[in-house]
Amino acid sequence: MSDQRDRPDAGAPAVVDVVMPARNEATTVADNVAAAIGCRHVRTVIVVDDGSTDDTARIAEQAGARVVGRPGSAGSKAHAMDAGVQATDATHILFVDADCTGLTSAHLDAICEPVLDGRAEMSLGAFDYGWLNWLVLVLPPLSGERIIPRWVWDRIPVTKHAGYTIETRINEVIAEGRLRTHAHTMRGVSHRTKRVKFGVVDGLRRTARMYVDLLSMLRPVGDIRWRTYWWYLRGLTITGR
Ligand SMILES: Nc1nc2c(ncn2[C@@H]2O[C@H](COP(=O)(O)OP(=O)(O)OP(=O)(O)O)[C@@H](O)[C@H]2O)c(=O)[nH]1
Ligand SMILES: [Mg+2]
Repeated sequence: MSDQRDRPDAGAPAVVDVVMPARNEATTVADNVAAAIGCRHVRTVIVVDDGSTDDTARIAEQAGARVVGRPGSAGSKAHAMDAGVQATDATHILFVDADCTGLTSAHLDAICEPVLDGRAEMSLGAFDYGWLNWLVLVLPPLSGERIIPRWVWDRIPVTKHAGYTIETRINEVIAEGRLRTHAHTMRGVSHRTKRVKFGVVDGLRRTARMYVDLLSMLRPVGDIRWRTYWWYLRGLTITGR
């Protein structure tokens, strides 16, 4: 484990802002903004809208978020997250997807606390998959509900900001830095899947493409070493399956 005193933000008071990437999430964005605003550790909720063709931006603003637009963008979750981080001077970023269902402020409080208490550098909540939760919590996490210090984000080279692979890039910084992760299940929380948003055929096609992109990150096709998963597990604490 790296020494606490080596951290770029050592000693600075924590300021947490939420960054919520959203593309055509008019159905769920208001509930998720409300949950984020109610989180006791959060200062501001920033929704990054990426050329939505629905009312996402207006609804998010009405719900109390600051909306950052990326007009003309073809859409990229990673670039949207980066735009959100660049729009704030917070010391810590709590990422929250806009398509969660059942998410409450208490879930987000529980994600923040291990990091703000100094027990981990990254803390995340996993969706509730029932009897599969034990497995989900030990797999490399893809969860969009996670808090990190902004210096962890800054360690991801901009050239590696790419769509849905961004959570794996965060994992890589954590694992390669021998940093600590706290993970737990967010009871009762799920999300609108691509199958719900785009229909079965297009949704499955998009999901398959996402997993191909993720698997292509690993050696020998990609640049991520398999052993980073070992280092991730070494730093992992799980509470509450
Ligand atoms: N701003 C922005 N947000 C995006 C983009 N793509 C995805 N998002 C948001 O990122 C969050 C997660 O995206 P999803 O497409 O649901 O991905 P997922 O939940 O990981 O995958 P599924 O299991 O297939 O639903 C949602 O809040 C999306 O609106 C994008 O291009 N731009
Ligand atoms: Mg989803």
